[in-house]
Amino acid sequence: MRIEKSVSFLEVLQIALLVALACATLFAYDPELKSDLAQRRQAVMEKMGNRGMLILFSKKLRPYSGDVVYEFRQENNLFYLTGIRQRDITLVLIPQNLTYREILFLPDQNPRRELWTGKMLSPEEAAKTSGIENVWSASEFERFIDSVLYGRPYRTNRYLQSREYRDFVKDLQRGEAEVFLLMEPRPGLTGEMSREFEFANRLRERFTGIQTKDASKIFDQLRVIKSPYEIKQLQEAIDITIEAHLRAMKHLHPGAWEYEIEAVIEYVFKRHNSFDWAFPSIVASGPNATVLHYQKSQRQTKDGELLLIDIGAEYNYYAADITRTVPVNGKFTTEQAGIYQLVLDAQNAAMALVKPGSSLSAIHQKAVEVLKEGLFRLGLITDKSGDQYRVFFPHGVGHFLGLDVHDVGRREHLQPGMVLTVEPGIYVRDDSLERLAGRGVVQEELEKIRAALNKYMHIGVRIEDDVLVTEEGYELLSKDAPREIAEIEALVGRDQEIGVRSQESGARR
Ligand SMILES: [Mn+2]
Repeated sequence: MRIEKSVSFLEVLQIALLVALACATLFAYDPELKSDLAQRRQAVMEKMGNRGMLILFSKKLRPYSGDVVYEFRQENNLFYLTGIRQRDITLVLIPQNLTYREILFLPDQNPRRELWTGKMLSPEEAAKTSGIENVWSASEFERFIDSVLYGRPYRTNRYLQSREYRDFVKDLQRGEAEVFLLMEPRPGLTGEMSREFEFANRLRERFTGIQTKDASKIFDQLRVIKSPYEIKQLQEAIDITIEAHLRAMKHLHPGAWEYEIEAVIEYVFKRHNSFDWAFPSIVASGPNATVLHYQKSQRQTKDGELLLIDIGAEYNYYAADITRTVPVNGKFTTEQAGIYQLVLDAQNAAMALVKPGSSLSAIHQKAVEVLKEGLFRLGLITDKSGDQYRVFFPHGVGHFLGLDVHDVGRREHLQPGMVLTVEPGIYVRDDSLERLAGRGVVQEELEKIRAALNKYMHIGVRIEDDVLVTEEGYELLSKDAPREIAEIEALVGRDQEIGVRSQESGARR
């Protein structure tokens, strides 16, 4: 192709900007992130006791169909320490070394591969993004491991070797060298072996003096507390998710298909460069709202039903997770409002307990207390002291939120910087009576419950918000998503009222 001489300076500038933008997505350089990354690596090394060796691998590509693979996503802990999204990288930390404390193994740039799948990072770019000075070719990794674990010099001479790797080699000779790998999830006897388990087995077969240790707990402890930078990413994911909720509510009308609402939601995600959801969107109408993780989205909504929408955008690898339950026609029935208000009261009471020193189980217990009282009042349970309520509220009240939607952390006492969801729910299902019987409720009591069950049948309500623990208590990060009955009723179907025609909503499947 001949290059026209008349290309203007402005056009060149435009092209340069476009190229820069395209590149920016691959190696976003952010000074705040870079300083976070350095601090995180330092904190990991301290948790290792400032000894041993940590090795983190990228995840393998997973086949989707034929020669199509699922989109690659960096392993979260590797991303947490490098900020790099490219595949086939390996991070090694050796805290006892003097200069080679942090080594990143990066695939060599390869024009043939880049022709098909796009630009690969240069060592300079990887160093700039991550702040790791030693960026070596991925092809060196096995030679490097061979050398170090045999106590031989690598990329260093004998004089330097006396200092570099010295303490690690001493530990090796004493049989005390620790190699940290991510040993979660554990495969059991029959599960698929992760790359880490295969690698640990190879180490044990071929070298002596090594103890393999699980690095997961180190990351769990660190990741559960979010830095100001991380909270900004979470807030961004949350704000995108709130906008998606608002648009979905406005678009909703009786007869809208679940997948149609899902499309409205994911359009908002992608429009804000939240290219992936944090988990598959749950858009569940009528009886589907009582299926906790309903994902098929194939049903047409009907007048008088509720629609449960549990969604989360992912932004810069951070997950949001917000649920709203709304009436399809814009008006809660008395029964729906009764259940909804109960769940909302439980959520408010539970949320009030979010503060330093509290715990997920204390918050859960508070929600249970309010829900039990309400279920009893509505006639859905006959005994407040037992666990009948679990037929209607079968899940936990929340979880931590971060790089994973169900993020690391479980039993710890809350501390400032933790982010968690608070999400009580009530689900009245066809099988509720059988499940009550399964919990030992006698026939006479079941008869008392039957009428209430019929009254509330197929109502499923969950309300879920994202909360940051602060010094004083909490900050509701998802406060801009309306929760009150009147606020929701004012929003639902507004697009229809002002004459915005929805996309074709006829059945296609
Ligand atoms: Mn959740």
